[in-house]
Amino acid sequence: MKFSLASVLACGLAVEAHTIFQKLSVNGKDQGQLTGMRAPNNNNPVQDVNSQNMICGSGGSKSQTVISVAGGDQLGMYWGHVIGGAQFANDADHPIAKSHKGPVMAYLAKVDNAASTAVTGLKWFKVWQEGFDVGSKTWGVDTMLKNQGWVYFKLPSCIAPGQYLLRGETLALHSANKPNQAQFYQSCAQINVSTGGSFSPSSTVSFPGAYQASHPGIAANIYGLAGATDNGGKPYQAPGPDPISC
Ligand SMILES: [Cu+2]
Repeated sequence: MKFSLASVLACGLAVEAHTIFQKLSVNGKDQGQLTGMRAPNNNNPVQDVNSQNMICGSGGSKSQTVISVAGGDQLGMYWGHVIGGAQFANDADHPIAKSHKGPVMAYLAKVDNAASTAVTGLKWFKVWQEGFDVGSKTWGVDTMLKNQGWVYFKLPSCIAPGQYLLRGETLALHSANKPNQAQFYQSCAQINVSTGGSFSPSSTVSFPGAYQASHPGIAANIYGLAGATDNGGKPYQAPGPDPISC
């Protein structure tokens, strides 16, 4: 009973703080709430790296829309405290609690039909990440906070035309110095790359499978002197492969 009470308390506290990747923009054009998205219907984190929910979050929204993009486009991933954005006016935990430092990452997996494909068994490669900048002491999450939930990256121009799932992931490390307390927040966007290049990944990863709980970027202590979230002044190594370069 003690254990379950502790879990309930931990959950209750944490509810204030979580986030959901819930819409996409293409070259600055907002594609609309949950349009072309597979987003979880709650903002709870995944904490088991071996969970199927590591793929696109816990099963939530579905959409028939496949969002048209082109290699080289600027994509924006929007994160909000709850579906719709802020939970209430002046929500201090929107888009995410300021404590939730960590990297933001984007992966792609080639699929036949982005609207109908199963999410299991896909072959993922990373196209972008913002981890931790030692000089400015800023995390990917800090950029998200600064841009009121938006995180932007350039879709590599070499991406081959066709349909993909885009997996956006925020990894919150505020409690990751305790075992299995890293918090993963991910959803997938359904995209069709109309024009691009001929890139074919030489290596790919699986979800789950790509991450080990003991990875230094997951079992991480981000706190330096006096509790500063400066990773002790050291570089941070995000989990998963390096982003492709082309
Ligand atoms: Cu949280």
